[in-house]
Amino acid sequence: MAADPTTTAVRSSARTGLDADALKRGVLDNLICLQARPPGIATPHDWYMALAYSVRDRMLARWAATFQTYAERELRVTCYFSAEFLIGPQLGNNLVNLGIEANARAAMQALGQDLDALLAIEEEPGLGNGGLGRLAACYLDSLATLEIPSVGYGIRYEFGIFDQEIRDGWQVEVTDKWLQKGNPWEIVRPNVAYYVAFGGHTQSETDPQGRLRVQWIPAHMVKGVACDTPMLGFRVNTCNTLRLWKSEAVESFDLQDFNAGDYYQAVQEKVISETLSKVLYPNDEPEAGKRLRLAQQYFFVSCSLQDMLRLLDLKGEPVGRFADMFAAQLNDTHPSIAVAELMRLLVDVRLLPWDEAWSITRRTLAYTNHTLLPEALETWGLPLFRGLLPRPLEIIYEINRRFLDEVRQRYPGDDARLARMSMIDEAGEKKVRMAHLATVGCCAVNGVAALHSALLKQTVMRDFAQLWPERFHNVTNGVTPRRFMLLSNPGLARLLDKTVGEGWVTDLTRLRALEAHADDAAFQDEWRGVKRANKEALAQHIRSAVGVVVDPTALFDIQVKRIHEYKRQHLNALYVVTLYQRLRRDPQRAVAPRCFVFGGKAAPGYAMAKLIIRLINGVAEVVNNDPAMDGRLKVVFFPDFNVKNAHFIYPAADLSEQISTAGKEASGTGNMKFMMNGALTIGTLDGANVEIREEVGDQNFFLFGLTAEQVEQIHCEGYRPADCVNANEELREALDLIAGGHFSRGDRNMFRPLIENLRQTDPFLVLADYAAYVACQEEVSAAWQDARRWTRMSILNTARAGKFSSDRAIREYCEQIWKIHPVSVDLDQRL
Ligand code: 26Q
Repeated sequence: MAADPTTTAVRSSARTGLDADALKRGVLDNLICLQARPPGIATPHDWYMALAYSVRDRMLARWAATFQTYAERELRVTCYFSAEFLIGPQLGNNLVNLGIEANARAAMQALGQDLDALLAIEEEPGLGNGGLGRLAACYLDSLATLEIPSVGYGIRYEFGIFDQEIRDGWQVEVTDKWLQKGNPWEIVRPNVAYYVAFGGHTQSETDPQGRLRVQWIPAHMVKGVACDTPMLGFRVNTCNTLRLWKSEAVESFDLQDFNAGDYYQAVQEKVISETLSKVLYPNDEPEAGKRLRLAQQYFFVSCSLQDMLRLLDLKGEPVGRFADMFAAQLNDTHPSIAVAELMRLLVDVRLLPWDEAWSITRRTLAYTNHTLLPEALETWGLPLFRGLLPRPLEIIYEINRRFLDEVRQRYPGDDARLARMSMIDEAGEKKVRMAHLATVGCCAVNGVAALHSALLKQTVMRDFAQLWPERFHNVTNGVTPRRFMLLSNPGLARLLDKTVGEGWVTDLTRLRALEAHADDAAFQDEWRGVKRANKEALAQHIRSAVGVVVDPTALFDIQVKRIHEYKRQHLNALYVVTLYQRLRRDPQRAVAPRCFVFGGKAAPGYAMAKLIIRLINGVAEVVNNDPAMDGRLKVVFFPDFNVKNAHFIYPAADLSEQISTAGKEASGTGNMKFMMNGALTIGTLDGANVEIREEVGDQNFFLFGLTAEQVEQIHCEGYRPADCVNANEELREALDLIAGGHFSRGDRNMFRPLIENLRQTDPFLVLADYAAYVACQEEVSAAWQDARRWTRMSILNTARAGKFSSDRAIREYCEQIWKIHPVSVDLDQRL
């Protein structure tokens, strides 16, 4: 057969060759043709860009083949709607997924460049706050790896989560400028753009068929432009798309339709339009910039749904097939306006009857809940909502009216229930309850860990679970072993390959085979060697980031996550103060040397969280400068915890701190990343800790603290934190030491709000769990003294982490919720 020029192009073009030589040629080519720099004067950043473009070139044939396959075949696509995607650095991950890391290293070496140095240059897109955004990114990795047709839809923020600097012990927020030097992974598609309406009013009219039609006359329109990033699976041809929307002003001639040619008004509108996708909102921000946040949510949801409808048209499918073609997962309530917007597009734009539109909407959408904290459940004041989205609000009212009729029929005369379940909270200032809208408008609602899903049904969703028990599911979160093991812990990956074979990367349950080696002394030595090297690497990073020298033989006790009172970083800090006191009092006391590492950002408006950071830094300053603590105790606050530095933090941990108040942490995912990398957990029975302990066995998990039930009970009985202080001399001393200015250079005011909060209300039961936590930490120290026992437990943690792969989680979503199947992509097809 004669060679087909199009398929040959895919296999052997200068832009697709995977060997070191082809890569080298590609890099030189891109350096000159895209980066416009000859090698002689190229900076390391130029080399990074040239390499990134060369890797992207090698992904594009797969991307095109994936598009082609999805366009031609009869299939259902999962659309993951999320206001956040914390995808982390892309270069290393794409090299790993293509399987060309070694070749790239050789190619760059031949060009006089060090691959690791180039990897370190990459700015990560910080388009998320924490767990929820990172979960979305892990899921995109698993979706592509499992060859599931899918698209991630979100917002292309110009400024992501702020960079954190520590000055004088305080957090200082610095603007994230991730796009300043260009983003080689993004492909902007000006021709894929949609208009989104805001404000104005509605008008009703009767059409020639006698049906009531509503027209929305908006005050202004914003244009959303698609910015695509390829999401390649691990060693497969499937390359899915992360499609993020950037807002732009509608061109002036379009604007004239709405503004009758008012030039100054038009300029003003342009400013507003371009502000829409400017900045990511930090969570835990009370009331800040609410209006813009709602506008962002509607903006990305509307663009995404319009995009899905356009794809349907392109495939020549009737609109009635929408739900067969798409499953849309709502990552928390942030995209829940999708319920109203899909109804609007189907009823107002596509002119479908209400009931048919409702059936499509309900069959398409599913909702994941990520929190039980009542204050974190999203609501929007009615005047704000009506001002911004008058037509979607009318639709919500109509959905609510029909829904409440159903409730009334089921529970006649139960007005209290109606008020509890309504989408509109009528007590006080009226509000729209987004979780209710999502629950009514979706075919499935799921929690993110077994305990969380159970509590969801018992507490915030109780009435809904009674009405529709079949709608509620659990899908315990998972994380990708490609990024959090293979890429970030290559030493461990090599040892695992050698011991259990390479298949663990896509079938994490194969790590069970490690159990057979858990007591093998030679294997244990190798295991410890890997951990030791990772700790040395972290020690280097600590030294250059904060100037503190830490001993890599000490127990590395790590808590990294967003700073929040419910996560109880201050409980950990109280234990450090207790240890410090004990060592001061008894300098001869034998202790296992420990290095406490903290990391995480506080929301800029969350004063208590910022004070906790200040406390940790205050304690660090005193402890690290006290010669009596030398060789025994070190405390480090590692600044700017993000995906990039997570890569070297998780693999270096001996102990993982998962100490939230039981019932408050929906799942946690850091807990899983630590476990996979062989850290032991000290934790409460909260979120996925419960399942981690189930998997690893109670012998291999340091459990302490009140259960979720006990927490509830204590709150009901009336909690008196003073009783805990009175019953525990060490606790009283630790609090007094902090209050007395010992960690604030004599300033007795600095920590007053924190100490008073603990002594008076202690909403997260820090003091109630203190004694149990300290006792449990003593068990940790005892276990650490026995290196063989510790290593065995460490091996068993990795061996039993299989359940926490995001591949397992995605398979569960596919089976339980999306009813979706893999489709393999053939690279040799004609393009
Ligand atoms: C809401 C309104 C206005 C501005 C910001 C927000 C906002 C943004 C982000 C609210 C919440 C978030 C993020 C929440 C989050 O990360 N939750 C975590 O999700 C993880 C993945 O399921 C869980 O493992 C964690 O337990 C949960 O806390």
